Amino acid sequence: MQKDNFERATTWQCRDRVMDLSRPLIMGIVNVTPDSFSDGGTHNEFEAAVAWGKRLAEQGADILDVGGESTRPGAAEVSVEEEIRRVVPVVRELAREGFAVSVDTSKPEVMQASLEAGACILNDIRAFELPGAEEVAAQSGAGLVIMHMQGTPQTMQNRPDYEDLLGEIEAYLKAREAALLAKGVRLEQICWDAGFGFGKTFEHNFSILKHTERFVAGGRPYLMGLSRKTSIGAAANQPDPSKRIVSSVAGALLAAERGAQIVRVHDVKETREAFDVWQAMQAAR
Ligand code: 7PJ
Repeated sequence: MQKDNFERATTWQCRDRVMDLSRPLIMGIVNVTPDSFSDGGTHNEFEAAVAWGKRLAEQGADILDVGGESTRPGAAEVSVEEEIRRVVPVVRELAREGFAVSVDTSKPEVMQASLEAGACILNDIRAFELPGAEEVAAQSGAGLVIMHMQGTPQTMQNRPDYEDLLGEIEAYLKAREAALLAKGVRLEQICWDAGFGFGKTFEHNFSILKHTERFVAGGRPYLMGLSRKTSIGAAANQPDPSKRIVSSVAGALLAAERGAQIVRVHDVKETREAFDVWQAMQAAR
């Protein structure tokens, strides 16, 4: 299919699963957030998240990414107990159904509880930098997504600045990879993510999209998460995030076409349709 002068990752080890990267995988986003319509509507929130996850799987999601912490700038921090309460029952139920479940967290306690509940991927926007996270990652055998962010979710959007955007991101990912390997993680577990929207301007974000191949050339599976993000909305002149479906699908397709093996998206059905068209072209003589 593709012929490049570098070695693309073709598989990704996620505990007992070996993810086949010969076609791009869709990671569907399952947010577990408190039900604003009832006080203490814990059951509702669980049911809604599980139903959403099952629906995304039906629509063609290969991985379900369950998250209970908002990383929007200025969002309130969530305690360990609260994040476990939100996320772990949803992870357990979706894993029990046989889906490949990822947990979007930075907290080692949430990672550990999610692994016990059956998660096969740990997706950490802080690249296992919180104390204790590397150790949990090392004994997990799970797929590990390491993402680049400049600053913290609270500060990242005030004046992001780079001398060498691509070089700095790559150096950071290599350093985090080396730190994990030193703790006993196997290279086959690691997936890179340049962190679209995390401490980056509009120009930075589209530069990392344009240069996807450079990160793919690192030889690890490469994940792109741009779904409904601010820069996508800015490019498409669409201030309402719920109306950024076509623009997000366009971005996901551009990333996949440049070699990204995993895309993290809200709109699985639409992304799947776009990928199917691309795959039809790829398969043709
Ligand atoms: C990402 C993520 C991303 C990875 C979020 C949002 C913000 N994990 N978690 N990559 N974004 N790996 O979806 O707008 O880009 S939360």
